[in-house]
Amino acid sequence: MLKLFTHHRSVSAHRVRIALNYKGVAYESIFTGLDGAAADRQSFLEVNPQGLIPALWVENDLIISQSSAILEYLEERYPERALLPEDIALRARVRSFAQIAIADTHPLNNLRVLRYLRDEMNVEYDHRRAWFEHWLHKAFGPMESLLAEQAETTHSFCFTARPSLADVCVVPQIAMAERYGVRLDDYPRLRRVYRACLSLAAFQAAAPDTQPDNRGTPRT
Ligand SMILES: N[C@@H](CCC(=O)N[C@@H](CS)C(=O)NCC(=O)O)C(=O)O
Repeated sequence: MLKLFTHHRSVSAHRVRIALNYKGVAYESIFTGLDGAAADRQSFLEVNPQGLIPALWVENDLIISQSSAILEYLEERYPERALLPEDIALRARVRSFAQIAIADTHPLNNLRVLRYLRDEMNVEYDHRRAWFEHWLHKAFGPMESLLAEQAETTHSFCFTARPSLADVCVVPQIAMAERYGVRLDDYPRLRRVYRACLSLAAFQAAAPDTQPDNRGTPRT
């Protein structure tokens, strides 16, 4: 069985949990600390020398790190319940949208960045918080515009009648924003997508709040 090195608060692991659940792929969760001082950190470095969560153990000579590599692997290995649409133009749209979260937003608001601001740059909480919110709004604004550009549709997800990679990537970002009380009033389409996704069991079972390792969120 696949083994996912995960943490309830990891935005990147959240993406992978959604994809695994949506595709109906069984996996075992290996709960791993995000904190550099956590007891399991040293052994995790043998799994992923970068020390970042998630990592997916497939077999002894295949451990995949980087959530986008894991998502691609899952899409190729389990093509049923596809997360990329058939239409090549739509596929490109979905990928572009997903990259706003994966490539441009999450790396700026990652724990190690926020900790570096706190511990090495002596940035106070209010300014760290302003940083965090700034980059989230820099993502949500354009994402909302990309959704608004679509012709009027009746479906509830980002670009398609069923969830796609776009939904898989935006939901963890919104969940993180909600956890930190970031206002989402200006993003009605994103909120609609979020509600639609959370009505599905695959998304519910992947949510940070439903993970067994969730024992409250310390402030970073
Ligand atoms: N680009 C990587 C990012 C992975 C990543 O940064 N994971 C975070 C949790 S979401 C982490 O392990 N953070 C630990 C740290 O920042 O020290 C991916 O998509 O998998």
